[in-house]
Amino acid sequence: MLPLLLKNLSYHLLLQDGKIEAEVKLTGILSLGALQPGEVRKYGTTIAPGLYAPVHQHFFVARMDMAVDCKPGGTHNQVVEVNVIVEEPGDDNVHSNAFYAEEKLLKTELEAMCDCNPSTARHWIVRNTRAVNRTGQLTGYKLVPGSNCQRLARPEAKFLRRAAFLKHNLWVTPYSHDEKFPGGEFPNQNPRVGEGLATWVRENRPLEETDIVLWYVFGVTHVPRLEDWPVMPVEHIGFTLMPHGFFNCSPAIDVPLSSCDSDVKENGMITKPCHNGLVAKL
Ligand SMILES: [Cu+2]
Repeated sequence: MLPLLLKNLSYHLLLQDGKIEAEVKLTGILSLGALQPGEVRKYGTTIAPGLYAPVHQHFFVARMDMAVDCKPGGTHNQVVEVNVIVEEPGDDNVHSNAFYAEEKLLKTELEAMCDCNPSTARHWIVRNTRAVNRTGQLTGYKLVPGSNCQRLARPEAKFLRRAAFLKHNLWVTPYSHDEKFPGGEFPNQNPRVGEGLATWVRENRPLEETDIVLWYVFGVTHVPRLEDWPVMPVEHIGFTLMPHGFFNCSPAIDVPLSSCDSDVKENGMITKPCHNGLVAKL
């Protein structure tokens, strides 16, 4: 990571289909270096005559104290990792195009140090172990990564001593009142190594039926463009929490009409005029 003057804005949206979208907007003024006439830098982009902006990364950590379908005082959650796997050749895959979603229960903190993997559509589901939907499956909410990256540094890089949480995209811990900051209480100039998440998970506490805390680490690798100078246009990154078997059907089917819509009877059916002129029959 390199210092960058940034003005960050983050927010989340609760949508009518039960999704929660979290978003961070990045903008600001690039941190620049000077160039000699004719000089170019391997580690940055020449952004204007005599100026270059280093390639760098920005990281954020979302701490989410989950309580999926929990009654007050209830703490019966678990986390599974889901990967979509290409089937082996054979009778179950005669056309070589079969694939399926494979789940793995994350039983302990050390098992739950995970990284994003778009090639398997990897995501994670937090489930209530004592609540089921109408098919008898456990109710849950899934964490769907947005665009993301991993730290571009060798394991021995000095900054990882104080930012060890960058070693993975997802960490899972059981709730503890004192565990709020992934880099520890005092990361700046702290001589101690691995404060925060990297130390806590060494206890390898069980996660099978407890109050789950997700720590989602997400970031962007910023290769500066000429268009980022003199003021960088907003870049968006984030993630989504999405109901997964939490509801028995789409929670968006009974959304009331907006006040500007009017019901129209047509052949005995209620039709809903849409803004684009099409008519949806409900
Ligand atoms: Cu940047």
